[in-house]
Amino acid sequence: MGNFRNRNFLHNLEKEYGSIKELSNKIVSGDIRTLSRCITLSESSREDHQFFSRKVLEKVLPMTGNSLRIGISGPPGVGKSTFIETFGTFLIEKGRRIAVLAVDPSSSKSGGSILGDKTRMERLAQSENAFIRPSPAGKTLGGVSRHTREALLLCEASGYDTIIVETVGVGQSEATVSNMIDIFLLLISPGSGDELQGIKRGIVELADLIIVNKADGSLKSEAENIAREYNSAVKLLRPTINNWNTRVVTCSALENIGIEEIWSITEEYIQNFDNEKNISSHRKEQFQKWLREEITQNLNKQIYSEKKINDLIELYEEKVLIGEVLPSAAAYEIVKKFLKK
Ligand SMILES: Nc1nc2c(ncn2[C@@H]2O[C@H](COP(=O)(O)OP(=O)(O)OP(=O)(O)O)[C@@H](O)[C@H]2O)c(=O)[nH]1
Ligand SMILES: [Mg+2]
Repeated sequence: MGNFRNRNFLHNLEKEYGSIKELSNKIVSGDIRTLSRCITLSESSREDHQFFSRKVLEKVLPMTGNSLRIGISGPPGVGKSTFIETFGTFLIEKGRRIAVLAVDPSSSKSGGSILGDKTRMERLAQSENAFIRPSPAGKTLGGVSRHTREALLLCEASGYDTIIVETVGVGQSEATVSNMIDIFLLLISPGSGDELQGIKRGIVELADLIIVNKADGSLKSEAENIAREYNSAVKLLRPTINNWNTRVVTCSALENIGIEEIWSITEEYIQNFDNEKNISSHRKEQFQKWLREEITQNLNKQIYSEKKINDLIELYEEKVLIGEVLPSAAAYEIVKKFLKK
């Protein structure tokens, strides 16, 4: 908190980073340093930084919402970075500007994988039409959600018309990410054994397009087999939100095969979106969910940051553990106390 309680905190931050107006103008003009800096501020654990970056974001909000938002997920080693390099380069050749936000589940690991990505996304990283940014997951799922959404909006305001949000398909972040994107691509690959079991069913259900990568060389026929397996499996799934039946394709990110088809399916999907359900109404729903999520997160944080309430929680915890009070009754009393304070 610190500075946040200080009435002059906004003034001090403006002196340090530039005025809100200045920063928002620079973001809109596509200044990458300012964009990076504002994303860093929004990821800060300092509330005054968060508040400040939100002020900037609010100023540029009218400039957001015009991109194609693509979620890409898949287990470690499936070829996400390679795919994003190939797919991203393909899109840049089509005249698009790409921002890649990589949600990293463990910040300790991120140092390594970012270095790896620098070489795997070399062409993309060098292009002036691409912006690559790891998004630290933070301690909570709420952290993933807010950081990534705010970064996404800042990138849109900066003129990126295609935003790729990458997650490692092992955790819960996929469900969160699926709430901020338009289309969700799931990458899988042969060579890792029990394919269908390897990925959580919940993640498969989120996918609009399943891509079996590494369909090249000696892995080609196995990739095709897996694609067939998935093809029959997805027939059992309910259509996704805009009445779309999940598709399955093979590709080779390494040899640049099948990328064109993936793009045309993406376009078809977006078109279908506008026919079935307007994409902007979809995004309004996403904002509604975001608001509710933030309220919950906020309350949660406030309850647990209150010393008195924490003591009370501990007290009730003991009572619950010896069977004197029911958890539900304890929770009721604790919340009541919190609201009364
Ligand atoms: N044969 C073949 N190998 C591929 C293909 N795409 C990626 N690879 C290889 O698979 C390995 C992992 O690729 P990455 O792109 O780093 O995979 P990733 O999903 O980003 O991995 P993490 O970042 O660790 O989760 C590398 O050795 C790539 O060269 C492909 O299309 N064909
Ligand atoms: Mg990677």
